[in-house]
Amino acid sequence: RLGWDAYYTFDEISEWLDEQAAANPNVASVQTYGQSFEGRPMKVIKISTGGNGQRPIIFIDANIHAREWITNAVATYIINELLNGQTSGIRGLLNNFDIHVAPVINPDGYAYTRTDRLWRKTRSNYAGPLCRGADPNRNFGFQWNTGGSSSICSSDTYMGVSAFSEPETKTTAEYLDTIKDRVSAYISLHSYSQLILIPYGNNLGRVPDHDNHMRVGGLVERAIASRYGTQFETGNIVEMLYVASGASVDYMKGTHDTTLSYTLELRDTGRYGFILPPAQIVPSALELIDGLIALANDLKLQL
Ligand code: 0X9
Ligand code: ZN
Repeated sequence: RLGWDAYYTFDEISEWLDEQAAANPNVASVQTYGQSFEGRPMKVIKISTGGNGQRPIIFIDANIHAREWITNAVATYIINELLNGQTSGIRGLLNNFDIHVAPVINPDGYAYTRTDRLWRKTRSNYAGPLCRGADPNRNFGFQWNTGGSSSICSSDTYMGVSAFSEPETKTTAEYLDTIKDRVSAYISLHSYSQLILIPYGNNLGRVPDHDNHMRVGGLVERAIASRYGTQFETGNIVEMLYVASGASVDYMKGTHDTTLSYTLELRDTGRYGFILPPAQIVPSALELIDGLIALANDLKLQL
């Protein structure tokens, strides 16, 4: 049982996911779609209240980066709310969409942050004995190695020996490929900075539907702020932060033309940074759920 007053281990989250599916067999199912480098299960929970498996999907990935603990905590809180929440906003969301959540995309890295709290990458050894891991958000196979990633294996933004070299990115993309035509929004949870980032991260720059992403981003910003006043800001990743190629969001937009594709950098703006106190888990999740509902309410009119 998770309480969201603390951060949980990979094994606790993994077990909890199975329990949720077992307790809600008509609505939720868990698929283990792959294994991490060290053999941990890569799991996605699929939540669907009807529609014969034909509803458009909102896909949420979290914890691509090992140290961004708030992202798996928020992801599991959202799952819990989708399964047990009774608000009209949640009901509206589930009447129109299936939600797939992969709460820990980087299981080995997350487990390793118990001993090395600020570890970011995977834990593979493909680059030789001196280096462990690649940055999974530089390893996806769309415009891989086209800027903002490093070929030096000790770098925190190491791109990996090849596109999809990491089993975590490869199997996640393979899973996404099986549902690609139904994914209408892809959201990658990161921390920190309170930003809503729009692809692309390399020299392709703005997506053709940048304006639509800006407009919906504004709706999400407003919905998030409506709860506690937390300010997020929307913009293209390169314009807001830096060049970065090989991200999951770029893969979905570029390869599968997903209608909406965002990276969300959650709380805070630097006071605690990656070490966000557990007391901020629930408020971070609640404001994000408001944002998701706003996104879904607009998206359903676009489809
Ligand atoms: O650098 C990243 O991967 C993300 N920021 S973080 O501080 N969490 O590491 C931003 C990813 C956005 N990237 C693209 N759209 N390419
Ligand atoms: Zn990140």
